[in-house]
Amino acid sequence: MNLQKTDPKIYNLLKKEIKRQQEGMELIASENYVSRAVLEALGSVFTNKYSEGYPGKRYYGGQAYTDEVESLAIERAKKLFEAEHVNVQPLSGAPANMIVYSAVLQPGDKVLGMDLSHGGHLTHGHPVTLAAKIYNFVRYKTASDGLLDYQELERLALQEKPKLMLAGFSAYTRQIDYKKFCDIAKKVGAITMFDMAHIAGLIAGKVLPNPVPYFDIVTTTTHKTLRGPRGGMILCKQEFAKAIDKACFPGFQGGPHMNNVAAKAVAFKEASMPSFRGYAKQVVKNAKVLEEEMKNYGFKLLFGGTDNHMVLVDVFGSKGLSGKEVEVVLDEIGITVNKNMIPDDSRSPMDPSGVRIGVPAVTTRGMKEKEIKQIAAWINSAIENRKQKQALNKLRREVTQMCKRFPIPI
Ligand code: DSN
Repeated sequence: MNLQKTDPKIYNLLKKEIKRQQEGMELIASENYVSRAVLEALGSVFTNKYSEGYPGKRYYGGQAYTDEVESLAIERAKKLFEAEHVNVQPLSGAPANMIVYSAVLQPGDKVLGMDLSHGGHLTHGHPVTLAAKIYNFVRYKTASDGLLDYQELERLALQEKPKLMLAGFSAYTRQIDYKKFCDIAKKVGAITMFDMAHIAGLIAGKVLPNPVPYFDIVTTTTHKTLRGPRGGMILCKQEFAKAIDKACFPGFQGGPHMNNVAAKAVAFKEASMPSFRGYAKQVVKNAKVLEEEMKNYGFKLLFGGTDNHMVLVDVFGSKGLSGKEVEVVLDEIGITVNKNMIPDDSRSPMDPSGVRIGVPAVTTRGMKEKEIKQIAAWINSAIENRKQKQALNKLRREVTQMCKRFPIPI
């Protein structure tokens, strides 16, 4: 009510965004809906407090409750992921990765990271990033069968002798062999890092194996499948704890956002509950149904299919439409996806060959196999009828109707 009086413009935009989220089908693989409890903690007075430092070792007074909040977040995350040490202060995934690089590398040091078009992430050494200007990134790729090319990875590791070997991805849909990866790193004496941002919720929900026991350092965002507030986190072996904490504060960031840390603590509690395991299980089931349905409609899927929460579809190779064209036509019927590069894409990042489609958000709304089949049918139908305005309008009404039957948590 205060917002409505003080700033009606922002209030109205907020109302419109609630309606957009409520009536739209969100299939962006990295998005999700947080619970009301997470929203409450995020919108709390903890945002008023400066807390530079760590629990028990702060630079400012008045930390009785912030210390408790941060300690709770740390303890819950340690238990959830069986970690020796956790830092919950990174503001998001990109800063978390940068903090790790600065903790364990010197400028010019070599890192092996996964190629972006093969499913890696921008912050894993893409030339446009600051990290790539400071450190020397060499990129590895997937093999033609869609799996990670471990032989090539080993050859590259022996040739390049990297200081750090980084696994993890934002569009790769298969499970990697943690042990195999870390064994290769051990052969060349490299530190191992895994960015589990996309699959953290599936790991917490015990439907995918936990990388934390294998890797020296693991980073993640706390939103995406983990269903927490937007934020980051670093989990590591005890021997890296001091360097990571120092690199985070004072090395890279200032005061932590304590409202965000409080919301992370709430999300970790939620993710440790049996109901969250049910959620994670359903996400993987839904993604598998999406894979099968899309294949039945004649779409080519990259990496041979999916083991996680998303599929990467070569829409240009399957239907002759670019990822951008598909993104636009699906937008018209109220389905949100994102255009995405496919391995060694001959097209540009702004108009690539693929789209990435993920099910974490619709699964939070309670959609199951039946609804996913319907969603796949709508996607196919929108593409086939893309030039018929009336048909698209009809599809849009159907999408909205179904969304209204599955309210978002608010
Ligand atoms: N933007 C997130 C994603 O969509 O994967 C992470 O960069």
